Amino acid sequence: MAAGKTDHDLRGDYSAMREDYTIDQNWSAYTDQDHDLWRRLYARQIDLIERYACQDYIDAVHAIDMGGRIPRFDAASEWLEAQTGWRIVAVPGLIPEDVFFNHLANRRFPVTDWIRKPEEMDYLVEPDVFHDFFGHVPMLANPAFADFMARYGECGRQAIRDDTVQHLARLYWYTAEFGLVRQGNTKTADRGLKIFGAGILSSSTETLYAIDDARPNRVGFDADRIMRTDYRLDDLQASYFVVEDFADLFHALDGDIHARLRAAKAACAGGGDIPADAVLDSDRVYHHGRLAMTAAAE
Ligand code: HBI
Ligand code: FE
Repeated sequence: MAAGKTDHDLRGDYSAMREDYTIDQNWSAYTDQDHDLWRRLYARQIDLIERYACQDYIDAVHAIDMGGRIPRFDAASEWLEAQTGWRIVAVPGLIPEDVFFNHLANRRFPVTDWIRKPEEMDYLVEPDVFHDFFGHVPMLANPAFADFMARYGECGRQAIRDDTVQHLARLYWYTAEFGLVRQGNTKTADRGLKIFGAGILSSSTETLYAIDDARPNRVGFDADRIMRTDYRLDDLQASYFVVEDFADLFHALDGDIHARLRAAKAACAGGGDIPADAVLDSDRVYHHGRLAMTAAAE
């Protein structure tokens, strides 16, 4: 989103930040209530994670040891840097897209410093420290995923010039935020689908829904298709996309990415976007969701 336009609506404290929107985490300012809320959010997710998350995520979440209190970004950064060269920087919340892209391109992941209110256990609009840290940071320890995220940041700068950010951002949405990977036993009811997207992993409702619920579609990852596909901002997703391997992600941003983004923009001009709940003939279907079935019957 264009944070610059809506700074007055954003919740964080943007008054003391540096030019690149980073701040100091000021860990000692968190209250006991803040840490307690983190512990409750963590406890609720961690049991689900063992069943529903991909192995790479599970290994990293345990390696970081973040269950007891809100993590110190500096300590986690040192560990992460040794794995993949990524570091964590604290930010007051959403930041302008050009600044966001620039951090990613330099292997710095911006993590919001504040935590939600107790009455927001289940839902909040803007990302907080639980979403950003618990959801995003562990996957950055995976080398292939880490390379994809840095490449996404690099691509962003050209996409701004081409006015194709909307289409590039859909790729991030359906992978870094809501991606699935085929990794488990493929003969089980869930077809071996596991979660790696942070938007799912930081939400207990969506963790269950993304894998077990009959309503959403689950189809094979196809970057050019995703660039043309709408998404739901404030609701459970209608479709999830499944990668076979995290290397698929990096390859999706290879060579001619900017020509493909411009083609997606042209295809979507005048409302030609693929609806969020659509299943196409060309899709590799793991599960044809009830949402799409109802829509087709109408
Ligand atoms: N800022 N802190 C933060 N986190 C995000 O995920 C984020 C952002 N600014 C812009 C943005 N995402 C998206 O607009 C880009 O991915 C396109
Ligand atoms: Fe996120």
